[in-house]
Amino acid sequence: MVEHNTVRTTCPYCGVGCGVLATPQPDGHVTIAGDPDHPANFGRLCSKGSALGETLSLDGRLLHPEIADKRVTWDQAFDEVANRFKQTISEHGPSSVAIYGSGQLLTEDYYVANKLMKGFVGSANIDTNSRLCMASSVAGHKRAFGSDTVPGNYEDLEQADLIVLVGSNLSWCHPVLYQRIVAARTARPDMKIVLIDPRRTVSADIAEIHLPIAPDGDSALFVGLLAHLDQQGITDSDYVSAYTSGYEAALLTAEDWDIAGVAEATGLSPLSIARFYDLFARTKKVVTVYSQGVNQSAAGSDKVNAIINCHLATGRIGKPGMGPFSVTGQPNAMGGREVGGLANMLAAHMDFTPDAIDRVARFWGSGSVAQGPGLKAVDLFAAMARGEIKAVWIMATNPVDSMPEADIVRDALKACPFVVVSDMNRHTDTMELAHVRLPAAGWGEKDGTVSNSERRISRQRPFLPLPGEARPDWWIIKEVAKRLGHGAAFSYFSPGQIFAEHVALSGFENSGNRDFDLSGLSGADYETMTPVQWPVRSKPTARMFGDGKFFTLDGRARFLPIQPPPPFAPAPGTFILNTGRVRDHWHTMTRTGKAARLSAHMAEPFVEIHPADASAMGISRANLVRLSNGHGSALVRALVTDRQQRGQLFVPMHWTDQFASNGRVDALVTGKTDPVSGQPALKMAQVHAEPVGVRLYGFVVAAQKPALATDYWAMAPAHNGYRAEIALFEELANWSDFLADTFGTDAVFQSIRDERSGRRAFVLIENGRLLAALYTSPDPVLVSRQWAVDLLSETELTASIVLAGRPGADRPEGGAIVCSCMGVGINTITEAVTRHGCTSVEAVGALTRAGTNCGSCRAEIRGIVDANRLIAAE
Ligand SMILES: Nc1nc2c(c(=O)[nH]1)N[C@H]1C(S)=C(S)[C@@H](COP(=O)(O)OP(=O)(O)OC[C@H]3O[C@@H](n4cnc5c(=O)[nH]c(N)nc54)[C@H](O)[C@@H]3O)O[C@H]1N2
Ligand SMILES: Nc1nc2c(c(=O)[nH]1)N[C@H]1C(S)=C(S)[C@@H](COP(=O)(O)OP(=O)(O)OC[C@H]3O[C@@H](n4cnc5c(=O)[nH]c(N)nc54)[C@H](O)[C@@H]3O)O[C@H]1N2
Ligand code: SF4
Ligand SMILES: [Mo]
Repeated sequence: MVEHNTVRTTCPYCGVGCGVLATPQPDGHVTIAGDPDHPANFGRLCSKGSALGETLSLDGRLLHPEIADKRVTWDQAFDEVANRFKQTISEHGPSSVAIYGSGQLLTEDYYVANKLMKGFVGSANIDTNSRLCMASSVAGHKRAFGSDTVPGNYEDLEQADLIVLVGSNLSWCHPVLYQRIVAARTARPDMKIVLIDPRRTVSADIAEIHLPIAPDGDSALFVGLLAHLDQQGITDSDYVSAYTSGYEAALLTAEDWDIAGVAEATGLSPLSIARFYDLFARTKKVVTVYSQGVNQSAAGSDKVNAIINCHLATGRIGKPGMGPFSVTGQPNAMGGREVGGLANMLAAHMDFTPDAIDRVARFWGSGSVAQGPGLKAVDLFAAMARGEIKAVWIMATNPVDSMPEADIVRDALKACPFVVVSDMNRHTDTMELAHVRLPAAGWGEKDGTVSNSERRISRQRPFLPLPGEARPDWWIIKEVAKRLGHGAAFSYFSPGQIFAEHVALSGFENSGNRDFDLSGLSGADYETMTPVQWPVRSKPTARMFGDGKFFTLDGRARFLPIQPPPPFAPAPGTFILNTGRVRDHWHTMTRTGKAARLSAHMAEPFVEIHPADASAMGISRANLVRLSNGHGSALVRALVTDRQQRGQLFVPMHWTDQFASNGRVDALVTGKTDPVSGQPALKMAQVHAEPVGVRLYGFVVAAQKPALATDYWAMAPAHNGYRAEIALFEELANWSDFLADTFGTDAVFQSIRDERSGRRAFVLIENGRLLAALYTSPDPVLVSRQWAVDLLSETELTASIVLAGRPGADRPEGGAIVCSCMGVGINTITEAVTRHGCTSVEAVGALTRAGTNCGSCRAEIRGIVDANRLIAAE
């Protein structure tokens, strides 16, 4: 329901860019609902979006500027930043300083940061975490289309007869888009879905065909597809000759790739390849959705072009229900590309050509515009490690956790003479290394725009006051710009004014020869602006390239001849390490790590490992595993699953030193990059894996945050407290000291010990409420996590209930949370299937309410239904 104080804004998480209705309540909390009028989601939200209200507390926020760990005024902070940057530039030149930004900045913030660096500092050393995310798609688009343009839109996914998901776990990473596909397929059951991913992710749930491709086998698969389409006479020769160039050369390279060759390069069976090729060939309306399994690769740009080639050859682009579709990750990954946030772009989709440099210089009124590209993220931190970057300003990103070779990045930042970090949070692994900390305003406090995967610009609007001295990023940047002597060019007083300048630049001397053009928006009311798809000349554009006109010099789309890389063979005894995301966490968990219900789905860092590999190494379920290579190491829980292929491991990217003892997976990831895009191969590291000799495993629940210093620990918030997994490699000499240090109390715990099993429990209860409990065991602890966590909310507890370590017969045990919205666990769902005969997700929902809110867990519920029906059938 829309109340008078409801604010229409946009979700700060993924690139789907869902509209959100936020309504602050008198008691201070904020009600969150999907905006029924927003064309990205029509009212839907996923589990992360639904839980936004739980992430808004000021816990852990940075609320005033700091220099050298001491609180200072904004003036002192600005003077320090400006003076140190000025001094560094005058001593070592403009390329000795850098900005490292983020697809989580709003377009207005990003525009101002880019203008300061490229326009007035005169160095293009501004790059962003989008280098780790979208750079290969950008490069692929530019090579094929002459511009970084996503041709299609979300409706194409609903209209397609075949959707090919390549390296995309859409169900978890773009959940509302996935739900739109599920709804479309329910209405049109003939619609087909193919998933191409080395892992059988939950996105396989709706797929007719899952191709468990060998890592980086994608180029071979799509090059082979091009050859197949040509052989079958499926290509659209009229389209190819009228609107494209380079087909013959691309085909010449492709012709060597028959199904047998593709099978060898991809590890797929010839039969499954043939089925996929046949489906693609005979279905006109095909959308190929791709994401990080494509982009984050040393061959990422080539994968993108191998995919685009197949769409160009069949003329399946820019028409309803057809096209290659690179889905963006961050809420403003697209907006960052629009303003030129990448070091190799200038501004408003212009490159560093002499004409464009001259045009932008005249527009900005600057004589010192950078004359060529700057350092890309991996090179930038490498230059820092060599001492060449001497001052850096990091905004809205956490490179100590998210960059490859993260320990080297951390050392480079430690050695860098001057590090400024603007962030909302005081405690992040990157913040720890800052000389100057600048408190940024966050979602709900900021005002500006973001662009989603379908080129749709939406407003983010504030509904909360600025806390403490936190300020929006654009304001912080322009204050520094003023002190650097550029006041006239940075005299901004509102984001609307910055947006208007961005609009003007996009249309400046643009007679339709640059894709990015917002000139139709000039004069539009920023405050009331509704979501709109660019380009907007006379009107918004839902789809690009339908007319066969591209932004290359000759106006034709280009085929690229793609030479697939040889299959990757890891060194003997090592695994290929794949990395990515889980459903309910966002990146380095600075937001989702605050929500108990989001932390209940996956509560600690883990490694997915195939059962055969696990048993070969003597790793059982829930053992701890050490991963290591020349770059670093990590300690994670084993999740034994046949969703994973043999010889490969998967570790999520989310855990940091703030949440676990040693869970930073990027410490292990290689800094190898794609030669064209500079995007690192984040999905393909090589690691050794070994089980860790654990003396004691433990599980903790506590009302106050425990101080954990055990060999292994991973902490998460829980309703009314905290939960943690721990492990000790040595027997403890003194339990009471340990309890006192961990829980910060001298109170005496009640305890029991079972001599035979070696299990112990320690409990501290005050006035019927649980303050702390610790369960330990020589084996992974069997205590029901959800039951123990729920004890934190009880008011009439006795020690014996807690010490028992399991629920009484009167209390059903829900098990690990599957549906985070309704708090329904796996046992409850399993019971709905096995005892109550539910045979569908809907029936489970009707009985337990699981899956009835945001729907993000429906694929997992279906998995449980299917698995139990199989068991029943056996
Ligand atoms: N829940 C959640 N959602 C998110 C985010 C989040 O942190 N959490 N982050 C957002 C951001 S910024 C991004 S960029 C997107 C990312 O969205 P996705 O790209 O969907 O997510 P990932 O899990 O990084 O990787 C996708 C899949 O690529 C597969 N893969 C690995 N190597 C290969 C390969 O060689 N070939 C193929 N075909 N597949 C491969 C992996 O097994 C993985 O399942 O998600 C966005 N949405
Ligand atoms: N191994 C591996 N590594 C990866 C990936 C992978 O798949 N595997 N994926 C890569 C990808 S695609 C991405 S996008 C990156 C993401 O990685 P990061 O960008 O490092 O991750 P976040 O946790 O989103 O960091 C955002 C930070 O900005 C802060 N913040 C939020 N809003 C604002 C704001 O408005 N202003 C300011 N100043 N600060 C704000 C948050 O508190 C947080 O500290 O990780 C990359 N790294
Ligand atoms: S799908 Fe979820 S995370 Fe992505 S924008 Fe929508 S609500 Fe936010
Ligand atoms: Mo991303």
